[in-house]
Amino acid sequence: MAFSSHVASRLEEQAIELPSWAFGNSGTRFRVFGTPGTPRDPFEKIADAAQVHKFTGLAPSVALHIPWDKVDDYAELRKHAEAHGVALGTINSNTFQDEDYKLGSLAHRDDRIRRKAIDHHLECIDIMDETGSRDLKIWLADGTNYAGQDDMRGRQDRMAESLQEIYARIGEQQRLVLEYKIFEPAFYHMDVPDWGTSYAQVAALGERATVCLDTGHHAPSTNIEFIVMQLLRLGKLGSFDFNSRNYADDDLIVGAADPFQLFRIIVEVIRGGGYGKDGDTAFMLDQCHNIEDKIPGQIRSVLNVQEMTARALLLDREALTSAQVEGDVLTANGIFMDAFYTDVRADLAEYRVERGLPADPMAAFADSGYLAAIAEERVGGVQAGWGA
Ligand code: PSV
Ligand code: MN
Ligand code: MN
Repeated sequence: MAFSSHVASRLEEQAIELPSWAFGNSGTRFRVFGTPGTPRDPFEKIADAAQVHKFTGLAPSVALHIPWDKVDDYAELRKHAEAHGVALGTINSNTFQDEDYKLGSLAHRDDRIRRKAIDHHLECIDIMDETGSRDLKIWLADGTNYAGQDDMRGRQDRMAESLQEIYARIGEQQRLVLEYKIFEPAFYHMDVPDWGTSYAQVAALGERATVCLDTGHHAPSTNIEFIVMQLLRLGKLGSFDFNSRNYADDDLIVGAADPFQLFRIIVEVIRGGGYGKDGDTAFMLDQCHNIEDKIPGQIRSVLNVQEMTARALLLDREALTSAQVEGDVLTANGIFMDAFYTDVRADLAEYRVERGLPADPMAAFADSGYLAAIAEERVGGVQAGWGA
C-alpha cells in the first residue's frame, strides 16, 4: 500500500530544525566522550547538519546557540549554510554559563546583571537580522535552590520587565519564544517552570511572543499532548524542542523512549492546526548524542518524527469523530490505536525514492564514507563541544 496523495503531500510539508549543538561533543557531569571528526567550529557543525538534510530531505535549517556559535561574520556563516543547502534557524540565547548569572539573569535583583542579560538578548536579535532567523528562543536557568532564598514574586515581575524590553526590539517578521522547564539547574523553583507561566509571560508581551514546549521538561506522567492542545487552542504554541526522556531532561533521541507519546503529540498538533502549512509551530530537536555518532543520531531522530507523523496522518478522523459522538469508547480508542500500530516503514521508503532520496537514509549515510572522511580531515583540531 502506498500513501494516498493527501498523506504524501502533507508529509512534504514537514521541516525539522536541527540544533547545532547536537553535532558537538556532549556528556554528563561524569564524562564527555569525544567522537573522531567532531566539528571544530560552527561552520563544520553546519556542514554536518547539512548531511542530515541531504539524506532525509527533512531538516532544512539549523538552530544556533549564542555564544557557542559565535562567529565574526554571520553573513558569511549564512552564505556557508546556503551553499550547503540549509538555512540558519532559531537563535538560542545563553545566560547560564557566566559567573554573573549565578543568582539569575533576566530576573536578577542586580540592575547591572539584568542589564547584561537583556543586552545579550538584544545582541542575539542583531544576529537574527544577519542570519535571517525568525525566532529568538529564550530558556532561562533562573530560579532558586532553597525556600526563602529570594522573593519569587519580585523575580517574576523583574523577568516580565526584562522580557518587555527584549520584545520591543523583536522585528515585524520575528518572534520571541519562551521555553519552560520544571527544574534544573535550580532545584527549589524555576522562574519559568511550566507552560502556564510561560503563557502568562508571553501573553503579556504580544502576538509575536509564544511558548516553546521541550518534551523533556515536565514531571513524569505529565500529559504533554494536553498541553499541546491547550497552547494551540490559545494560539501560543510557537515551537517544540523534541527529545526523549526516561528520567529527567535526558535529551535522548526523539521517539526512542516512548514512540506512542510522540504519536499522541503529533496527532494533537495536526488536530490543532499547528502542522505544516496549516500553522506556524516549529518542529525542532534539542538533543545530545553522548555515546552514539552524532550525524546518524540526528538522521534517526528526524526519521522517527517523520514516521510518527505519517501514522498520525493516517488517523481516520471521520470515523473517530463518529465514534466520539456515539460515545463509543472502545471503538474510538481502537481507531486511534489502529493508526498508531500501522507499519509505515515500507511506504516511507517508497515515498523517499519517489522524491530522489535514499529508501534507507541510515544505510545510505553509513555507506557514504562521510564519517571516515571528517575523522581524517579534522584531526588535531580543538573540538567545539557543548559550551565551547
Ligand atoms: C535547557 O535544558 C534546554 O532545553 C534549552 O533549550 C537550552 O537552550 C538547551 O537545553 C541547551 O542544551
Ligand atoms: Mn530545550
Ligand atoms: Mn532541556
